[in-house]
Amino acid sequence: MNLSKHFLFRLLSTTFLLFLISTTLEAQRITQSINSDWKFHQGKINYPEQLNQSDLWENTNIPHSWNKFDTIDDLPGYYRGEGWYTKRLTIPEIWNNKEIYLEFGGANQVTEVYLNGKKVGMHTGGYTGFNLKINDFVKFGAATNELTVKVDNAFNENIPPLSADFTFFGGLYRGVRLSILDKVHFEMDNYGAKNLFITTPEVSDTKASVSIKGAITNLVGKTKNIAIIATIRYGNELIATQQTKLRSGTNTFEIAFKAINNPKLWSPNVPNLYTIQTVIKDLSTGAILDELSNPLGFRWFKFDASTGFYLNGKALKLIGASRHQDFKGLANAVPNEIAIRDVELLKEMGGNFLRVAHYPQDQSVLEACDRLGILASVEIPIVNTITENEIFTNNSKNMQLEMIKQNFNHPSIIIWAYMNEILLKPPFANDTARREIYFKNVAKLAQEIEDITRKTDPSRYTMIPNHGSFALYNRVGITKIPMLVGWNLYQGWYSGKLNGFADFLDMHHRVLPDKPLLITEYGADADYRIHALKPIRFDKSMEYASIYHQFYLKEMLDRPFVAAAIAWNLADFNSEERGETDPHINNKGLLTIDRNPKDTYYFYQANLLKKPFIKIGMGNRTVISGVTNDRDTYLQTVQVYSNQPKVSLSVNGKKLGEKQTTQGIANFEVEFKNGPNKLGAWTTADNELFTDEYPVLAKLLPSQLSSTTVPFTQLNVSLGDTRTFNEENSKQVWLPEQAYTKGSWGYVGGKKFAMKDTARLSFGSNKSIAGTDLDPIYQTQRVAIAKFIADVTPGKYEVTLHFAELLSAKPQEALAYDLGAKTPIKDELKERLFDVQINGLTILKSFGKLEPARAESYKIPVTVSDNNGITINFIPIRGEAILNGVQIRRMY
Ligand code: GCB
Repeated sequence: MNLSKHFLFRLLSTTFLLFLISTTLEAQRITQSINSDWKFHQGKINYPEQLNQSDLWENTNIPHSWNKFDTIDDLPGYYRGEGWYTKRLTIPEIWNNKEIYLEFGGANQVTEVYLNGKKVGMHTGGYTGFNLKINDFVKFGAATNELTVKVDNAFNENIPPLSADFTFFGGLYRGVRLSILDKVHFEMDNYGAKNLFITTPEVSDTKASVSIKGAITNLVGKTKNIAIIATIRYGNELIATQQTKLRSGTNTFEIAFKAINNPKLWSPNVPNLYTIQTVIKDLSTGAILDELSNPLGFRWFKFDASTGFYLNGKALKLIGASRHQDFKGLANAVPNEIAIRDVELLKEMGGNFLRVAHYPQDQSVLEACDRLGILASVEIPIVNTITENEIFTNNSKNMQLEMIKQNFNHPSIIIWAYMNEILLKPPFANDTARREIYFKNVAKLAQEIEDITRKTDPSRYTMIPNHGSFALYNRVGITKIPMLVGWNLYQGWYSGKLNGFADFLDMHHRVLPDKPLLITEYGADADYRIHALKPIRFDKSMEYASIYHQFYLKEMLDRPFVAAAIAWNLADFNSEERGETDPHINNKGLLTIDRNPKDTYYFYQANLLKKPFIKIGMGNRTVISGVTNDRDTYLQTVQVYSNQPKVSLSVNGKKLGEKQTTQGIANFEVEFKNGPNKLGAWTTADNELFTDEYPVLAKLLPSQLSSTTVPFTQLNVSLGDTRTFNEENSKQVWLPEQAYTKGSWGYVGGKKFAMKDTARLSFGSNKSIAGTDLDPIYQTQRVAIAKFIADVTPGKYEVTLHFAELLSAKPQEALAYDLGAKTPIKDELKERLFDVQINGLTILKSFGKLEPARAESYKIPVTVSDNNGITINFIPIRGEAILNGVQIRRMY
């Protein structure tokens, strides 16, 4: 090829390429993520005057929440108000003949959108998406467009949720996209959804039908000769295609595929997913004007009140968890990868069901459910209470419609839900007549939401999840309105005994034999730092949570009429109002808030997974501690989780034998040596070996502090406590208190601090303690303590004394979720004054006037030169002396 020919070829091919690019641009919607390079201001601004006042703005990307830090600090409450976002955009001239939309994934909770000084529109509700057309406000070409978004998460009595056990993080916390469309396109704003709705009216093993209903926007007018073409594919394989011409004068269409033969069914085991591509074609030019792609799953399902749930004609117990959308350190502004990972973790647990609670979440969650074969329910965030007015009603109904339409095409969804525990906090406690009116209004709202739900989507079930007050919900009519009834049950946690759960199930089946029932929540707090040798209700130990889940799962598996077992919650999550051992966090997760598995997660894996599974459960700790009698070993139970009948364990290479698993668990008594240890577990399945290993550092404490077998180095004691506590970032383990005996260590006198008026926990306080992360240490206390003695040998020591006042002078509101508590709590702090002496020397004089619920600690060097060890004396002057924690460390 000579040069000029070569040049010509280059020129032609470039032109051709350009042509190709521009026709592709013509043909399809362009969607551009605009998540980077935003500016943010927390608080009010004068718009648009202060847009360019640079000191007001900080750089940010979205997803973003302004409540990342103030929701986990020591101060109660968090910022609920306005936040402003702004970003510059250029919109090329070539898009001048296009329709330009902004698509918002979600912003909490009232959003106003401005472009170039003018208001484009607004949206109410923090958990659904919305789309706004911006053509009338755009400057095309080189000019800069100033996009500004005001988001407000202030309490608003007209917008659900009004109250709930999760943090209402504010911000532009899901993605924003710009969509460029032809003048003819699928309608963009049907309650924030694209107007294209897919159903599968009939499905069987041999045949399925598919219906697509939708509407287009045609801004060109009737001149266009338009067809809608739908194509079903399985991977690359073309399954069927259909075309319908749009009748003149109408913008709606319907396409029916009457018979897809031998459909590959969608199920948790084999989530066969087809795709359905729908395009708008200009028949005059042949151009494709718009295109949407949706997942398509063939499945049919039903709930039966006596025998539970059926998928594709086969009984299937729904087992899984609920999910909140936040993550450690990120508030609710999480990247999609985290959302997707959560669904994968549920799948890896062996779960087949996700309750998307308590509000609709990012599309990526349900996309992952479609792909992985996880069935799902979604709900709107009407939680705990309603406002009895028309605006609240309309907002609620609007949210329900947004939720249904925006998520309609996910085959994973089988249930639309609304109203979580709606009779939890009924107002008008002292006015029975008024309260009855409130109940009627709740039932009326429920019925209205139910009616629009059934009308909008007759192909799915409806559900209301209630709390355990069965008689009340039944009387008010809430059990009759939805097709399914969900129960959030916590017997053996918030109240009563574990057995109460089994009794509830049987009672329900007796009283409402025709109502399909799902256990939409059950769970127990599990603070991964807390362990108990003798677990009891509400001690927050990993061990009690394990016992609780073992009991609940068995009872539900034993009863076919229980359609679903949905644990609360997949992962720990933020709930700003909570106190307790891990303030601002609800730790009923099977995973920690940064998604580390707890033993309860392994328990479900051992019970649900089909492929061989084995895991050593040490309750998330790699360090253990305990008191040992003059030997350098310590006995501790280790649980091995497995779905195989028999498992074996070794410690430091020494085989401990084979044990049978019951409910997926085998218990081994393991003798740990002081220092590093290595556990090894194994099982065989089909002649294949499956193993797990786990390192454990044992830091033993001699019962006689003069022991030479296990030399004493450090003692950390949580007074008034029966549990051990592993510090998060150090290898320190705190032990429960013990009474002093000669040669050893412990308290003399006094009693464990216990809260008044609570049946929950027999010791400790639930208050968040300021100034520390060691809340559990400060929340327990020995009251009226006389002495703490440690019979250490001569040497140089550091003694640290920890105090927190757990009473307050003023009556206090009970924590919002603490339903059983009498409020206000009068815990009556009287004056407290005492001296503290160590080995006769006064260390703290007239001490005790402490700011309530704030940690204080004092470090004191102590030299022991005789055989009398360390004696800490507490000498009361007024009221009772207290001690929350003590540490004694041998320096040399
Ligand atoms: C419930 C609520 C849920 C709470 C949970 C709990 O019943 O539905 O929002 O987080 O209890 O942990 O108390």
